[in-house]
Formats: sequence, C-alpha cells, structure tokens
Amino acid sequence: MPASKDQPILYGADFSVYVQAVRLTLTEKGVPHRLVQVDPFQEKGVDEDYLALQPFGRIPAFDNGAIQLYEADAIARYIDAAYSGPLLMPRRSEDRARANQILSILNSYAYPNWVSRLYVEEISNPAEGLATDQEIIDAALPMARTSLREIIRLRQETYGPYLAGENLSLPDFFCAPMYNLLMLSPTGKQLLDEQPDLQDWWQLLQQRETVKELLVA
Ligand SMILES: N[C@@H](CCC(=O)N[C@@H](CS)C(=O)NCC(=O)O)C(=O)O
Repeated sequence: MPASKDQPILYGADFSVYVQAVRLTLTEKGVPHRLVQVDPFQEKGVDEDYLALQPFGRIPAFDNGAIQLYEADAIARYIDAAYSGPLLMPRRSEDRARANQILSILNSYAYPNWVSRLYVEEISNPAEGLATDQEIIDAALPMARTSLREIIRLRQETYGPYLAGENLSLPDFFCAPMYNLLMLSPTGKQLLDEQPDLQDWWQLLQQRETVKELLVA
C-alpha cells in the first residue's frame, strides 16, 4: 500500500531512539502509521534504494504521499503542523523558545554522549562481544553531565511538569528514548543519581501507554 496522508510510512527500526521519538509524535497526535523496517546497523548497511529517501543512511525517513522527509526533528515538527490533534509545541513564545533549545541540546549534545558513547560503549558493545573503551566514556562524561544539568535547569523555567511547560511537547518525545538508554548504562545511571531532578518527569512519562509500548531498548 503506498503512503498517504492518512497512513504515512515511517522507515526505520523500533529500537532506534529517533524512530521512537517520531512514533511517539505520530501516536500522541493520533496519526496511524506503518513502520517499514530499515536497519542501518546490519552488516551490509542500508539498501541502496533507501539512500534516495535518506542519503546519509540514517533512520528514520518519512513519506505521507504529500512529502518525503528525513531528519527526525523536521519530521516531528511537520507532523505537529500538518495534522490535527493536540499541539505538540508550546504556544507561548518563551516556552516555545525553551522547547526549541531543549530539542537542540538533545540532538547536538545528549544523543552523541548519552546514546552513541555511554550506552553504546557500556551496553551495546559488550552485548555484541566488543570491548568497552573507557577513554570514550571518560571523554563523554562532561558533555553528558552538562546536557542533563541544562535540561533540568531549562525545564524549571517553564514550570513543568513536562520538559517545556504544562503540556506534553516534542522535547518530551525526544528526551524519553534517550533517557531510557542513558539509564541502562552504569555511568549514565550514576549521572542520573547525581542529578535526580528528572525522576518525576520520567515517572509521568512512563504512565503513558504510548511510552510503555514504543520505548524498547
Ligand atoms: N540527524 C538524524 C540522526 C538519526 C540517527 O542518527 N539515527 C540513528 C539511529 S537512532 C542511525 O540511523 N544510526 C545509523 C548510523 O549511525 O550509521 C535525524 O535526526 O534523523
């Protein structure tokens, strides 16, 4: 079945943080969708055809017949703008600016350090029989810690309980999958014990069916 506005296709794998963020966005917005499996981590990499949708070979990519898009942030913002359902960015300019800032921190600093370094070195690599590189972990720590500290600090400015104010918004959907993996790594767990201020947020998010269903490690 081809992609349509009512039944978009998301290309990716359910274990991917960014696929999870976009699926949370789609599901919370009430948009049914189809996940077509693409695994960039398989030995042969992504199929040649997929590069037409995502030339960098990353996941996710999105198609709803009206537009083909890649970059999770752009996809999520498009879904929020193009579909009815709850607004997933704050209305107030100052809260919206904070939401944009938190999204940027998550993509630029949290993902590379929480996921690509701490989670991969301490969890994925050992699971695949690869060695853990302590130097990579040590180098990731300052940025990993600062990312957490800044998200906590900026959240306080919008008076919660969510990351950017009183309603769920895209930063919640991007942060939750990353936080979920950070928690699994021993160094990440230590960081979260040092700075526990997101625990109430995490508990709130975990009560949601969408989060229970979509956040697989
Ligand atoms: N900037 C991209 C990042 C996507 C990304 O890094 N996805 C990961 C999976 S969570 C991936 O495809 N990794 C494959 C690789 O690093 O080769 C986006 O926002 O869509």
